[in-house]
Amino acid sequence: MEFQVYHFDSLDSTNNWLKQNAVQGFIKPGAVVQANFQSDGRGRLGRKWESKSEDGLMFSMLLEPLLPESLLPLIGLLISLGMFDGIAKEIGDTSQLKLRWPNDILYDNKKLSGILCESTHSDDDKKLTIAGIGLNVNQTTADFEGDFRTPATSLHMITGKRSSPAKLLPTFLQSIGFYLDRLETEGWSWVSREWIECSGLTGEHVEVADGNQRIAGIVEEIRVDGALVLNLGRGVRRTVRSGELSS
Ligand code: BT5
Repeated sequence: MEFQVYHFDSLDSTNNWLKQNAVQGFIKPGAVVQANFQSDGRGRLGRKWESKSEDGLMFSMLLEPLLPESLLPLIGLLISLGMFDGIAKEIGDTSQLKLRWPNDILYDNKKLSGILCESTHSDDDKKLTIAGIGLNVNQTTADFEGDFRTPATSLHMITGKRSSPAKLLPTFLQSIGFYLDRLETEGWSWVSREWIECSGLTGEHVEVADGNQRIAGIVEEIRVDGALVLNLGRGVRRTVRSGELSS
């Protein structure tokens, strides 16, 4: 897969920039935008992604509509697989690295990376898929003393090294590109299978909070469409499509 990369010192949000330019037809699938700082970095459900200038790798990718809209969650799983491989190359040791459903990457149970996938339509009604990725690079413990939902970590806190986020981008584009190419050649049935292997979730007792509802159970599988299947006991199974997972 070929990427066309745009770099900015500061944007409100790389997802916003990509969306605005894609909707108006100024950029094509394969466009990637990276910013050293976001004044309004977004997480899921209206939450914020916080990172000081040059502390994190923050980028968004405009993707071909590779899957039907109902399978958008799979794009998040696929991007997580690419990020997992790229991070593994940076830190060398994957024993503490885990994927957390739906789209987080944790090291030693602390959040290292988060992914936000969105879809929209261009002015001439083409479907657009946008994947936004935040990876903590140079932060120290003090940077994560605020109000974070999950304890957080950075590559620097793991390896002791500092890096230029922009210089890390090619490694991650290569590893994500590898999985996007596989999607085109092999279809998508392997994505959830490989994702669950890297998550170590099968058989784990977890709780998923979705709005006011909390569901606790044992993880049986991730369905091919990215939904989580929980065994609640006494033969009851529940399929969960969105929410926050804790274990
Ligand atoms: C995510 O949301 O984890 C998706 C984050 C996606 C960010 C990228 S950066 C490039 C692109 N442009 C954007 O505007 N966004 C994307 P969620 O699962 O909702 O997690 C958000 C929560 O994580 C927040 O409510 C905080 O508690 C916490 N958080 C915020 N910044 C963090 C950080 N740097 N590291 C770890 N946790 C953080």
